[in-house]
Amino acid sequence: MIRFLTAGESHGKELTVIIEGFPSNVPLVKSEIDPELERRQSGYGRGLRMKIEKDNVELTAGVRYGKTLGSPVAMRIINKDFENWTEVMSAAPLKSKSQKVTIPRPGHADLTGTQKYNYDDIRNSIERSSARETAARVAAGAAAKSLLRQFGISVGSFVESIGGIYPGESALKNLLNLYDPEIMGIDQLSRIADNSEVRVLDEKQEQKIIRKIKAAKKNGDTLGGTVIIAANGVPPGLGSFAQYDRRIDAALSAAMMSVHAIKGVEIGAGFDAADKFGSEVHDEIIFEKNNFSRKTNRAGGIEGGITNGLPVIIRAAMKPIATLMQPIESVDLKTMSTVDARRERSDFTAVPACAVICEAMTAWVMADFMIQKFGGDSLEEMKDNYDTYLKKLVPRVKKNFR
Ligand code: EPS
Repeated sequence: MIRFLTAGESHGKELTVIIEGFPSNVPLVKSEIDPELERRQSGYGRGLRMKIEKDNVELTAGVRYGKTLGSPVAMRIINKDFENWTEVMSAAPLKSKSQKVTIPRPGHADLTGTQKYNYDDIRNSIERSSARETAARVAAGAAAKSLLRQFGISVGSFVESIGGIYPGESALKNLLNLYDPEIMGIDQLSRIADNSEVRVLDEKQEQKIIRKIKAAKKNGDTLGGTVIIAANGVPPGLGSFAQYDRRIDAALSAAMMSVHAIKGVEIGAGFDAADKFGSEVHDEIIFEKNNFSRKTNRAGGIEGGITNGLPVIIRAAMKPIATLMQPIESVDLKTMSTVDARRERSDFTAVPACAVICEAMTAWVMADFMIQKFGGDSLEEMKDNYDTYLKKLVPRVKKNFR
């Protein structure tokens, strides 16, 4: 129902994002988008680019007096670094072209992109495949979060591990095994994580991780990790088992997998559930305070491709950054001979940023499925549909089974 498109290269003039299909009257202000962009730039182990950029958004269309108009919303994020790349990234033809990049980095789109698009300079692949693009996605995600907030839905995240270093006590297990609104939900956990240099919840773990990042930097190596994203306040009924692509867990998994360097996605107990008995996995159904709930949340808030009203919980695995400062082998496309892979300025780890980016993508999918179910050209119309649905949800079940 809604789409966003991004455009722009890592060292080009700017990033552009266009959102299509948003209802009118959704609050959207720069002061709520920029803090998300700042969160994305944070994290110990980020590269020098983060000292150059102070990402902030300019709302250029589809918004008036702080509210969406129902027409396409456009935003732009300037690349300050472009002033150092005006020749290399010139849109206009130049008499003398810059030095071509001919040695692909393993683990990025350097060789696959060059083969696919028949480039004669790997720089053409590096620029758009760069994780710089995620700044635009976070801006779109901020718009989605604003829409979700109107319905009491929030999305948060924390880093579970970096470089194989996990916390003493698993916050994920708490989120999955005991669904109890009293235990710390993702909103509090996300706020705690925002105060950590690597967005983890455990101070001892944070220190161990920072030491490991320092060691990686010293060895010219990089690190990946795992992130936990959750959405709170999601109503039952989003998504459907009717078709493969209407299952909301399928859409969420695709959205996570679309984030740079993500190589694994789990919903709820995920792979851990594969090793357990059904009696250890399935969430027993309870009816309390005139509402359905579950005793646990190992399904991660989704059953049969449909949200069940519990927090939606996602875990994603990010591989280490592809640009290594220590040499690993590659091939020079000019000579086809074996050479050391190219090195260029890069992050040593970007797992904290990845958690924020996965939040944005989760918010986007949630907003899309909310609009699919409750529609409405305006926020008010959408809210009317939503309120009617919620009000009648339990009475309808009671009436049908009387
Ligand atoms: C990034 C900005 C760019 C990207 C980087 C993420 O940094 P730099 O200008 O130093 O290249 O290259 O992306 C990667 C590290 C990657 O492997 O794609 C940003 O703004 O997040």
